[in-house]
Amino acid sequence: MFNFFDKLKNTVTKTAQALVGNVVDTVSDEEEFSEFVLDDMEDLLISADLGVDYAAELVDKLRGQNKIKPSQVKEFLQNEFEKILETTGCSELNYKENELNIYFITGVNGAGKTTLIGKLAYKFKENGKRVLIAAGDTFRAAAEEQVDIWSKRSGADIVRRDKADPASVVYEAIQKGLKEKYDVILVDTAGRLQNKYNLMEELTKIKNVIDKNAAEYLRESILVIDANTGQNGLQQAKVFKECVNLSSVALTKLDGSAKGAIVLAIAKELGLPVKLVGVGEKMEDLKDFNSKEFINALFE
Ligand SMILES: Nc1nc2c(ncn2[C@@H]2O[C@H](COP(=O)(O)OP(=O)(O)OP(=O)(O)O)[C@@H](O)[C@H]2O)c(=O)[nH]1
Ligand SMILES: [Mg+2]
Repeated sequence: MFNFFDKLKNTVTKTAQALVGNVVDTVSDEEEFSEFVLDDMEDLLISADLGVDYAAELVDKLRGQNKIKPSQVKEFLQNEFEKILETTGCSELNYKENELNIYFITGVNGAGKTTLIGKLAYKFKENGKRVLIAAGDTFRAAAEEQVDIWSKRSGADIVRRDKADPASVVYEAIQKGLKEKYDVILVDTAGRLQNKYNLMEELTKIKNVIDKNAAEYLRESILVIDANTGQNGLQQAKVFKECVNLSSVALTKLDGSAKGAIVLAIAKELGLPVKLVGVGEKMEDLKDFNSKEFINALFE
């Protein structure tokens, strides 16, 4: 029998070891939280990609107090991480029945945007929804072909205009989506242009088209982050957040990554929920993020 919890547990084993196991191994047998122990703990949290500030903040809470003993460090971490994930609220993807739902997908090149679109298209199709993909990455050679393959594989329709202006492709998809009563539009975007400024300008242009023509149907602005990029992913998120007003994050390639702590750093530093998790390259390898299950898998 397929067991979601076991699968998630396998997916986060490396993260659990880096973030929890190593700290517990190093700290829990100590008599007290000496400066020496706290320094070690801080280094371990930073190397697990929790972020320098957040690691320091956690260690500060243990300094100069004697309520929490080193033997309780695991409970302490669990409690802190639960609190952080609670602050970002519900982690289910927003969706409204009997309405158009637009998902605007952004992220740096290679993060997994197009694959996520394929997986989402499949998921919505499996639930009987009418799905349209807007092939908005007209910059990279072969990008449109790649998303076309995903549309065929998942059974979704596509608006594709080779080498056209991405904003015009998205405009056309919105018109078609409204007229033909689609349930879902998935907007693919480019990850790399000549420079970062051009990319942000292009994304802003697409966002403006959505805002002008279908603002009430923009259900999520999703930033795709490759889990392996760790703290770098956080920096990317800051830039994209300024430009396109993100609502959530999809964390890809969590399979085999030891840097899943980025989920916590994203919640802590950006207040953004991770809503989707990519756990492989296949169409079915997409999970809804569930903070309780994530915490359980880390601390079990
Ligand atoms: N292991 C693993 N690989 C993934 C996952 N998601 C995507 N990939 C792989 O990552 C690579 C890049 O994925 P794409 O979907 O093309 O990334 P992109 O963001 O669209 O890239 P650009 O269009 O170049 O900006 C591909 O080889 C995917 O198969 C995942 O969850 N797990
Ligand atoms: Mg792509």
